[in-house]
Amino acid sequence: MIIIMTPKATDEQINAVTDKLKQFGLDNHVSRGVERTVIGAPGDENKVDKEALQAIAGVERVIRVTQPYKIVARTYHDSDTVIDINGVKLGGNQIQVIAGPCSVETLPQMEASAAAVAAAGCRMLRGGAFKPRTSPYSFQGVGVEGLEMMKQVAKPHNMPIVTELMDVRQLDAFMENKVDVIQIGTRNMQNFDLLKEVGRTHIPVILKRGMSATIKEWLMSAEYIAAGGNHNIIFCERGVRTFETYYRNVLDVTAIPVLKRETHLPVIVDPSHAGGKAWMVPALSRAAVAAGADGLLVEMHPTPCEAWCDADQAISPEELNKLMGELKITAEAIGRTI
Ligand SMILES: [Mn+2]
Repeated sequence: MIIIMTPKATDEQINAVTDKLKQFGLDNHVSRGVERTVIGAPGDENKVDKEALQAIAGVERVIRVTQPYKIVARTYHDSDTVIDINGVKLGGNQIQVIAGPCSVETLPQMEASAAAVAAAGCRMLRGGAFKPRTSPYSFQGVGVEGLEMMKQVAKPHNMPIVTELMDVRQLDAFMENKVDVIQIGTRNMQNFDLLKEVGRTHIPVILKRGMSATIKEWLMSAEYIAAGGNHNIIFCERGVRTFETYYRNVLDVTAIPVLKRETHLPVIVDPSHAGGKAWMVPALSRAAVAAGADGLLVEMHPTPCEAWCDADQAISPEELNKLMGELKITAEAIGRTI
């Protein structure tokens, strides 16, 4: 940690800083320059309350040298982490496309979805049984029954299932139904109690980016899960809120290489919620793969216009099929497979 004093800082103020650093268990090296004094403080920065130092009179700025996240950081684990999801490997050279409807509706709808997803060459099925909706009067999801339905329809195709967990009280049902991947949605990215609970399991977690979250906040949320012992974390960029109103969110493609640099964990992209329109999905998907995403989370419905939720952003089985063909070319161009 580096503490920069104001030009007029007194010896007492400098001593107050070094005393505080000792309390936190850090060393201190005081360098008195012509203009101002700088204090270098080697040691474990995680033990330091930055604000407590900042509050001391005469302190201009406190700078951290290391990142506040540890387990999820690239410095913790040099090579890419590959997560094995019941035989499907995410984070390696092969790109994984997870597809399925926004919400689980009926058994025939889920059977048709699973068949279409498998036929297109995707290896994982998504679907929401519990839905976070902006309005309390909108369809809220079919609940636990939806988890059973997903497992049932995915089994013949040998596909792991991905579904969103909204509340700690639903976790037992997720465990009982052997949900393969838990999704934490954008609205829950900083629901720290929920993150701690999934951190106690070993079920892989897709952590979506909060719609207004910075990369640092997102990494810290992942650290909550990792700190509990669950290192099977997948980051999912799903678009952020900006001034633009033409599309639902702005897909932050820049976040992909940044995260790949900052963390060893897999990074995937949700092009459906980013654009909010089915016609944008192919272009955003290609951009994500080209930028280095390890996978995609795509909304597909057997009959999009009849979908109970997010109907205008779901692609059809035919469109998914075509998209997989296009992505194969994109993946090959950068030396990856799909
Ligand atoms: Mn949706």
